[in-house]
Amino acid sequence: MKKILVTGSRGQIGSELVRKLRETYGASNIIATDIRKMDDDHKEGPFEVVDVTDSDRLFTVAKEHNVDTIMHLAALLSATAEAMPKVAWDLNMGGLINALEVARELDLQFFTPSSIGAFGPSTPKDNTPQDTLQRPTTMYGVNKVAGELLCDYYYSRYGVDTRGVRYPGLISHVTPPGGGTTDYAVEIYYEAVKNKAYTSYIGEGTSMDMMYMPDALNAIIQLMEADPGKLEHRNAFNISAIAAAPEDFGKAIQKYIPEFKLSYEVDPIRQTIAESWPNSIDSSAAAKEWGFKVEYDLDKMTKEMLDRLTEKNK
Ligand code: AKB
Repeated sequence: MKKILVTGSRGQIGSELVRKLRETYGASNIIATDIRKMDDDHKEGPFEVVDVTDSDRLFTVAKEHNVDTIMHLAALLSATAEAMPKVAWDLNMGGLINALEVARELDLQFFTPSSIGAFGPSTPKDNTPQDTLQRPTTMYGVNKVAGELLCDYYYSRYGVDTRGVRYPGLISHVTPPGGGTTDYAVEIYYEAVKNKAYTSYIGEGTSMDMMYMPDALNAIIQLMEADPGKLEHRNAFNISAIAAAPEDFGKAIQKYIPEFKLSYEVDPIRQTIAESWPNSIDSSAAAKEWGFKVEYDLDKMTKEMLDRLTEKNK
């Protein structure tokens, strides 16, 4: 990985990933792209407007910048995909196959994230294994399973060096997520700092996997730098740091803001999605094959989130 093109660079993962990659590999070697115009976050290095459903534009930008890697992040998240299934199919699958084609034609290394959304109600719920039943009931899940298989196919059929992880809900104080089912776990921190109260749209007792953004970004770099000979799974590695329900976040926040109040107003659509996903997943294949490990547990993440958001609010 010497010159990397990132799609969806203004999204929740992309905005922080570009910064981290620029620190690691040099600002001029990271080509940030997004369907939206450049913002202040991307000024330190090259930026191009790219709609990933436009395969010619994606190919031209990758070729012009002579990249050796694509990190393909542009996608709609679960709740938005459920509200607009056909749009989600066109963007999530159309964008992915275009990016894979560019990787095939230009012989690039390739990363794209899958998600815990690739699991469904018939998947074992606790400590969900790496290889298991995947019959998701959401459009997002259908896209993610198809995407995992497509990446495997491009590797076995064309030898494209595809790699990926199944992300849990990602928590960060930098760029807020949009349209996900796990977004409550970010909102709760913003509201705790601002109003000392939060009304959760996910019900009490609904556990899902979560991870703090610095761990999520380290995982991408570690996987992409890993010895390919050691990768048995290659795409769609289960990775997780924290398995928690809203009340677990509530208690973690109350340690630092004792007056914090958590209440519930459940959104039936996002609740149904959440209930179809695992309570917790098993990351042991990622640990064994490329040394995946995390630095942040719920308490350490909570302290840092609250400190950073308090500073931002001053
Ligand atoms: C979502 O909630 O849609 C995402 C995800 C877990 O993939 N955060």
